[in-house]
Amino acid sequence: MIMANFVSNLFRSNKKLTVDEFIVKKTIVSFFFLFVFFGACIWSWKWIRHQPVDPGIRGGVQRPLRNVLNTNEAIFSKILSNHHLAKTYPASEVVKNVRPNGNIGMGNDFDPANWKMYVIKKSGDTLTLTLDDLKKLPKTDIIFNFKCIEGWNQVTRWAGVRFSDFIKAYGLNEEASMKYLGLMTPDEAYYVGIDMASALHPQTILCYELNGQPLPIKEGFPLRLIIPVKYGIKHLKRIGTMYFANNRPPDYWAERGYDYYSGL
Ligand SMILES: Nc1nc2c(c(=O)[nH]1)N[C@H]1C(S)=C(S)[C@@H](COP(=O)(O)O)O[C@H]1N2
Ligand SMILES: [Mo]
Repeated sequence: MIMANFVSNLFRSNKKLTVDEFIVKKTIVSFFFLFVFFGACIWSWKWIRHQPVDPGIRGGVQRPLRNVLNTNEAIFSKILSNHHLAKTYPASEVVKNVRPNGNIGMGNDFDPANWKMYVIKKSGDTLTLTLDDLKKLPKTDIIFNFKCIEGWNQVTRWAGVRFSDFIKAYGLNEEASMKYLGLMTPDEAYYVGIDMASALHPQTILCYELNGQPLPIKEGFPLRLIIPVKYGIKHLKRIGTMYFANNRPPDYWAERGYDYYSGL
């Protein structure tokens, strides 16, 4: 009771406070806001946890979180253009030992000698391509800083066929007017979806060489995607099948809560 009177006195507007009283008042106010803040944090956390999971893709995160990622995507895709290139580096900066990372869909039950890439066309028929078919097309080289969302990066050198050159050469313009490109490993265990603007970006390549040599098996022999405008998760190794879609194709890491767009 005495305590309550003391406190309510502190908050009377006409009262002149001593320095000690002033400090006590400030402390009470600070703690009050601290508790309100914690309460709001706990409440929002519980609220988010009870929100339905993103319906746009299989699995993933709660809708409010996905909305934040989608807002990032809206901003990043505005910035993306064919004139906005990822930074390239001189050969002297290329790392000596390339670190392989991620081996989903890269099991041993795979026969590299009989590898083929299947390109499912809009009309339903499927193109079947060999590595030699791709090597006949113009070759594009790039040295860029490869970035993984785990926090590491390395300057590396890759070569292959620019995706947009491949589309032109095989007359797939109508397919490429769809919104997304889907890619899968031959066993379909790793899969990604790429917005078509990023796929057609001039630095995106269907890659078959690392440092002037055929891709090592751990780096995705015989063919992988190199897409410098995106984080490492989108650079699918060991391409098996490619297809085109207007809805977001399933994406391994987006299903586990990561950003679908993953732009840089
Ligand atoms: N098939 C397949 N491709 C994959 C992955 C994977 O697990 N399986 N991991 C991705 C991730 S997270 C990264 S960072 C890069 C790593 O490429 P690197 O092994 O050439 O360094 O490959 C990507 N492509
Ligand atoms: Mo990664």
